[in-house]
Amino acid sequence: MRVFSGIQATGEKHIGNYIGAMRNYAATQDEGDADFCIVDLHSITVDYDPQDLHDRTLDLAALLYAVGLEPDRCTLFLQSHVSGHAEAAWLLSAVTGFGQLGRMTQFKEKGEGKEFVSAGLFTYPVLMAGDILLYQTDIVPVGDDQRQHIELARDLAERFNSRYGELFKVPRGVFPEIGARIMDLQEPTNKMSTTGGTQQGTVLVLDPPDVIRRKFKTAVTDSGREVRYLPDEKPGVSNLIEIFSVATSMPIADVEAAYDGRGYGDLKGDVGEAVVELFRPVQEKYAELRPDEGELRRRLHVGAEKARETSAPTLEAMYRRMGFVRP
Ligand code: AQP
Repeated sequence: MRVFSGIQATGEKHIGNYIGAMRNYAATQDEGDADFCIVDLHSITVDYDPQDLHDRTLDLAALLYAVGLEPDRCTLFLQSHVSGHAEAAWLLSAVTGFGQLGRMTQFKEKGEGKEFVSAGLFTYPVLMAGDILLYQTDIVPVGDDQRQHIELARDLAERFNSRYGELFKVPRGVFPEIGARIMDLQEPTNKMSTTGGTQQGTVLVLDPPDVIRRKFKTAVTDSGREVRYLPDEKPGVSNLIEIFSVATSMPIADVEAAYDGRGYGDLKGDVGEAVVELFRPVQEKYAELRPDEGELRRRLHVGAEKARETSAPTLEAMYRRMGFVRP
C-alpha cells in the first residue's frame, strides 16, 4: 500500500495540523510505502515573505522528524525538489474543469475580501491532485478540510483514466476519527487555521508550556456547566474534549464521565497540561534537530532522489498517454 500526504511550508504548525495530519503520518509510515511532501510550491499561492518561506521550510522538516517521521521508514521531501509535481499539475489541468475549481470552498474562503487573488490560489487543487496521483497513492491521511480537494484528485484520476487509458490509482482520503477538525479555542465554530484563526485561539506545537496553558485556560466555552460532547450545541467544550481525548488516549465517553459534575475550569486546566506533556518530547527533539541545517538538507536531498525515482514512471506515462513526443 502507498501512503502520501502533503503539508504547507508557511506558517507555524498548530495542534490542528498535528492531530489532523502530522501524528497520522507517523502512524501510517509503517503501513506501506509512505511519501510525505512539504508542499512549498503551494505556499506561494497566498501573500508570503520569501525569507519566511525559506526558514519555515526547514523548521517544518525538523518538526516532522521530531513528531516521528524516520528517514529509513518513509520518504520526506520538498515538492520544489521534484520538478515532476509542477509538470503533472500542468498536464492534469487538461482534465480539470474551470467550474470545478470555482466550486472549491477553500478558494472562496481564502480569496474573499482580498485585493489580490493569485491565479495559483485558483489552480492549487490541481497541483495537489498531481502530488497525490504521481505516487500511485492508495491512502491520503489528512484533516477534514481537505475532503473536497481529495474528491477532486479522485475525479481527475478517473477522468484521465477514462480519456487516456487506465494509469492512476484512485486514492482514498483517511480522516482521523477524533480530531479531524480542531476548532479555534477563541472561536470554536471556526476551524483552527494558520491564516484565518485568532492568535490566542491557535495553539502552536512549538508554543512554550506556559503559553499553551494560558491559551487553554482562556478558551471560550459554552453556556452551562456540563462537560458533554455535543459538537453542535457545545462546540467549545466538545473541542476541548476531543483534544484531551487525543492527548491522553482516553475515549470521549470516559472523559465525559471523569468530568461529570466538575465544570469547565478543571477540564481547561487538565487539557492544557495534557497538551504540554504531549508536545514536550516533540519540542525537545525539535530543539536537537533544527540547528543542524546541513543534516536536514542532506536528508531532504536523499528524500527527493527517492521521490523522483518513485514518481518518474507515472509522469513519463502521463506524457506518452497524452500524445507527447518524448526525447
Ligand atoms: N483545524 C484543523 N484540524 C484538523 N486538521 C487540520 N489541518 C489543518 N487544519 C486543521 C490539516 O493539516 C494538514 C496540513 O494542512 P495545510 O498544508 O493546509 O497546512 P496549513 O496551511 O498550515 O493548514 P491550515 O491551518 O488549514 O491553514 P489555512 O487554514 O491557512 O489553510 C492537512 O491535512 C489539513 O487537513
